[in-house]
Amino acid sequence: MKLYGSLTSPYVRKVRVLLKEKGIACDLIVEGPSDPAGHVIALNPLGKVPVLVRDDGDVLFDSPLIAEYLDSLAGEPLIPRSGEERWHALRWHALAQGILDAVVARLMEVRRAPEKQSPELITRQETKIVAALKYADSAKKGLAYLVGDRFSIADLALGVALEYIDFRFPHDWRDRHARLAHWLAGISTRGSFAETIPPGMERSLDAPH
Ligand SMILES: N[C@@H](CCC(=O)N[C@@H](CS)C(=O)NCC(=O)O)C(=O)O
Repeated sequence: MKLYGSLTSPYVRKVRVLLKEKGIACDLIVEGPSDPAGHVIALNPLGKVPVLVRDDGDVLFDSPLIAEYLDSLAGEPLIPRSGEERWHALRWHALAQGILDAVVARLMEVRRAPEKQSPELITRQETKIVAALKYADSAKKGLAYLVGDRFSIADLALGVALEYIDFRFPHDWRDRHARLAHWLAGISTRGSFAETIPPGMERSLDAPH
């Protein structure tokens, strides 16, 4: 299998963490959506990464679908197959995906020339991120894991999303959400997280805030 994606994309990182957690072999082709090589747009009409090319040549895109597919291939499921745990885990994944979408939308806007930026759009995205952090902190029940008593897609996706906030929208969220910060400090010690840190991201896990 081949995974196309950039090293800084959090959606790609989710898939890379999942591959490592499940011990699935997959070649990573480092290519961004607008790379002149053009493989991404040729494979995915939406022109986004990640894109997965399966061994039979079939192509999958959008990180939640790729996660479902890879999880079905081998090993203990990271996405519970049935019951309440499945819906709870997928809700955490949806929350994490929404955080990523908001951080990316904000980032795109703040990267525009100052006179072209929309302060309303930036505020709207920041409001979503702040509300999602509050929700996550209050909805989190377990000590080590978000759903059940073992690592799941919920921990994987939220862990990647929180680290992406630190990477692209660093702010003092740990002051308000110490429990969540403590949980992230535990999750992010996993090898799958340590081995997929985006270039340029400094971890602030030991930061006093
Ligand atoms: N919903 C998609 C989002 C993927 C996405 O937006 N990836 C970004 C990179 S972080 C991208 O390829 N952007 C290029 C574009 O939107 O044209 C997923 O979960 O895979």
